[in-house]
Amino acid sequence: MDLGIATNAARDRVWTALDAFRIEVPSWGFANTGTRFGKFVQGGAATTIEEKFADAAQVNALTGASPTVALHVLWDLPGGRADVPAIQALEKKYGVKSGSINPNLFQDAEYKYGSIANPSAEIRGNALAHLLDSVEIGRALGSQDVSMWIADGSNYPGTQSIRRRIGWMEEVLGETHAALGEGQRMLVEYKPFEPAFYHTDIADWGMALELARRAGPKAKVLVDTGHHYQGTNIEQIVAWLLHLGALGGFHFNDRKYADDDLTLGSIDPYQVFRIFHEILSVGNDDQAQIAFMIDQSHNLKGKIEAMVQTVVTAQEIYAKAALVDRARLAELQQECHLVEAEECFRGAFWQDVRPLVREWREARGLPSEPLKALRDSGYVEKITQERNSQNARSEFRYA
Ligand code: PSV
Ligand code: MN
Ligand code: MN
Repeated sequence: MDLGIATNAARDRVWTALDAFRIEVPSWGFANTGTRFGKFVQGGAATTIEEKFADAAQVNALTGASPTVALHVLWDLPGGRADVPAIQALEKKYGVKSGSINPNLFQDAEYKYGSIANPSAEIRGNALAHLLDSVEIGRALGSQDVSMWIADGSNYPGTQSIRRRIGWMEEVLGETHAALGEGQRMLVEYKPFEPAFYHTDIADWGMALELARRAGPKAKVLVDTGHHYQGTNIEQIVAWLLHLGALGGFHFNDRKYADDDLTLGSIDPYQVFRIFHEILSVGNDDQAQIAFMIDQSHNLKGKIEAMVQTVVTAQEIYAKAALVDRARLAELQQECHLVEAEECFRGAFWQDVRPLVREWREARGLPSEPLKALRDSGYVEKITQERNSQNARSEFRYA
């Protein structure tokens, strides 16, 4: 079936979609990371917040799609405090803005038995104070979202009261919501396992949704594509959250086994297509409410190269999803013409949109091949030279 990739209507849909497409890069994706078993230090990895802004700016200059960088409070802001004028100066210097603010309630030893669900009122209080600090940092930087991943859980049956912990979480999340300023939101991320392996306090989208609803209208759900059991129909979760007006955003990455944080679309690009299709099926106003973020950390690939590859992949798959003739698809679905409907849908996925995306890049004054442009620029060699000694000296940290 010819989907008419060259028709004006199809082309317009793709260009409109690409013009609106934005995806936030994570500061931690530019820093050295490792696995539980080893660490592989890259000479060019970012070691300071300024270097993270510089790298994010490079990705944005090449792709035109990532003007914000997510900050992880303890990893990026010494002592969990933001020097707001200094960060604003970096924003100005590099032309990228601070994006979502990510509190860190999982690293400190006091959170061994949980943070906002810890049986100790004192520790819950400390966790709340950190969340309130994060809200304040977001407000001061004019950033919209505080993205909360709660790592709390337990490893053995009977060792914690699951129900009491729900109540404790409700209290803290409610108080955090009360502190949100005009235009601020809190996004509640879920994850079924890891670091806890028996029960996780916010394990799935139902729990995240209910906690968000109880916290208040500025609380939404964050879907990390790596945070599901194998075989979960993620696009169905997305469809439900869209229906309920509760989808706040995504952490995009791909996975083969667990929360692998691999490059988006490297394992299952069709799944990304199906998710994007759901999003493109709702009105523009609803789409604008959804924050697209990358949550990946590459240990083997070059950091900036992998980030550019991710943004480019996201743009290409978004373009494919925009190619779906949704009016025709709706008719076929209504008539239950199953094979024709499926062909209409997956036919768009099988189109090679790269020439069209290249044309769009050129028309927008962007490099037609961002990965090649990165290689030609010598940026990675330059930062490797500049940062090598610091990276060789620096003791490895997670990010
Ligand atoms: C947890 O696995 C997670 O997805 C959360 O979003 C964290 O903030 C992030 O990873 C850190 O890598
Ligand atoms: Mn995540
Ligand atoms: Mn994760």
